[in-house]
Amino acid sequence: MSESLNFDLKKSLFYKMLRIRRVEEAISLRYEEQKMRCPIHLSIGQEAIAVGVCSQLKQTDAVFSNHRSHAHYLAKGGSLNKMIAELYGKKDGCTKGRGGSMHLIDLDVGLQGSCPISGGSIPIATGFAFAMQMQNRSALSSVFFGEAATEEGLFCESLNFAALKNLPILFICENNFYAIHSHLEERQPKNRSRLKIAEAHDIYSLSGDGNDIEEVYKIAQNGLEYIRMGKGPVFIEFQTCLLCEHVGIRKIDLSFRKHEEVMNWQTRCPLKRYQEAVLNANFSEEKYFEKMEEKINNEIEESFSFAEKSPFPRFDLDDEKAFVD
Ligand SMILES: Cc1ncc(C[n+]2csc(CCOP(=O)(O)OP(=O)(O)O)c2C)c(N)n1
Ligand SMILES: [Mg+2]
Repeated sequence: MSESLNFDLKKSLFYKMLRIRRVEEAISLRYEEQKMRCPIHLSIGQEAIAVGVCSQLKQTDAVFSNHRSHAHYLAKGGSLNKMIAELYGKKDGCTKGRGGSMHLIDLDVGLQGSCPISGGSIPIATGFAFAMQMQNRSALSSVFFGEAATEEGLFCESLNFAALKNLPILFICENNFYAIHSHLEERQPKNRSRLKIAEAHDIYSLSGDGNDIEEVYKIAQNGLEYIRMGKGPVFIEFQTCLLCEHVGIRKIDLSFRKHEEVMNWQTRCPLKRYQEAVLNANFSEEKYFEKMEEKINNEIEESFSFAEKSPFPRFDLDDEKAFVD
């Protein structure tokens, strides 16, 4: 756990977080052009969790996501072109333009699906793990969900089944303390621990700072090793903060949060912290960050023009299958 990450890995983790951040900033800048006609839930502030976990998954390992799915898709190796085309509702989108932001699917990279019904992905991911086990396959299943999803009955049902069958599944709870505008304290008993709920199901459970990429990486590594050794399911809770509004493109909404709370989390932004604490100390080349930014910016520009050029899927009312391509 205490082993230090090598420098190439540090750079790669930082690059992946920065790419997700810049992509989501670009989405929010262009959203008002009204070409992305689906609701958008950004993950700004929560990038370290997706990157720290997904960087250690194999292509064949499955990821199941929720309404806040962009970071999970990109961190799992998803195509930026296909994601932006999906937000535009275009045929070349990863879900062929029929899903939008909350329904990203790309089997090529193991994103088995994202489901905006709160907690809805959890039993699906559990079923996937069961299938992998029954077919004697080595792939594991992983599922990202917010802390509010743990208030759904299917969370406990899935933990129970996963533990009963010793399934190869990683449950990742991204605790950002809010469900839309309701703070955790207004929704769950004061001393409730989601970790203890998982432990009560005899599930190996871990928790950590979701804004510290290295901590996320090491905790996920620990959990994944446990699953890959065939020891059964793992539950991880990472604490984090969403640095933008719940849905939509605006910055964090201060009308329902305390100013100090937001200021505190802003200083703990996963990118800012990592750049300052680790990377600056090691970089001799001043232009390094500029080059990263330039590369990401070019990729973003390309993906938006790809989406613009892609056709809309055709819909034929006389065809019983309705969608013809
Ligand atoms: C079953 C269900 N009830 C209500 C909603 C409306 N809803 C959408 S997102 C959300 C809050 C989710 O909070 P959390 O799971 O903590 O994820 P976060 O948005 O904080 O990432 C709710 C209640 C829903 N999508 N599904
Ligand atoms: Mg939440």
